[in-house]
Amino acid sequence: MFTLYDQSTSGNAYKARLLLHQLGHDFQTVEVNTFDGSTRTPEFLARNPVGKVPVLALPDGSHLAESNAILCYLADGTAFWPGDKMARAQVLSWMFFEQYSHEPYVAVLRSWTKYLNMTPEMAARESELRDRGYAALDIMEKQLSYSDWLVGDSYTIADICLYAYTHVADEGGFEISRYTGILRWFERVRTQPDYVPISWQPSGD
Ligand SMILES: N[C@@H](CCC(=O)N[C@@H](CS)C(=O)NCC(=O)O)C(=O)O
Repeated sequence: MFTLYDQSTSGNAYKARLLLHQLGHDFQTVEVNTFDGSTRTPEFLARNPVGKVPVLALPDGSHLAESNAILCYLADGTAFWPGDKMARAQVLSWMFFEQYSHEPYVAVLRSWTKYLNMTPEMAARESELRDRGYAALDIMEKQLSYSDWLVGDSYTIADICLYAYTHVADEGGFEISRYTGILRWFERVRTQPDYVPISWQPSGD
């Protein structure tokens, strides 16, 4: 059985939860409080020296950190990561885009707005982060206005990766309603087999 060191509100952790469920894996989650020092304990740092969730514990006792690495590991050999060399690289291209040009703005503003008290230092950076977040959403909209999926003609881990924080971008103050291509893509993702929402957790049965 897999164990996911998780945070229920985290989009990064949701990526792993969603794919584990869609692949039909038996797994349990361990909720980690990322605000009270729990990610800096020696026990946690032994699992992930970077001190962040998600971390996936494999049945052989090894651990894998970084949400997108977890997606690649789980999707390997499945339809969620296509076999064609160029398509696989295009999936990675969107996943690197997510970590460098999307998540640091879209996810961070959600965290500041929804979970933290915005300090004057944060408020001073808000406008820059919002511009960069909108730039990332514009790029996604361009792709999704003429294509059903980010890569090729099927749902892949690129879609899971970018769906995670885009579908809750409104919680960070982004006007997602202006992006009709993205809104239609949300609906396609939500109607995939075994889709579960960000609030879902395995029952532990
Ligand atoms: N690049 C990492 C980012 C993970 C990340 O930022 N995790 C946050 C929660 S969403 C966290 O654990 N923060 C706790 C901390 O920094 O101490 C990934 O994609 O997994």
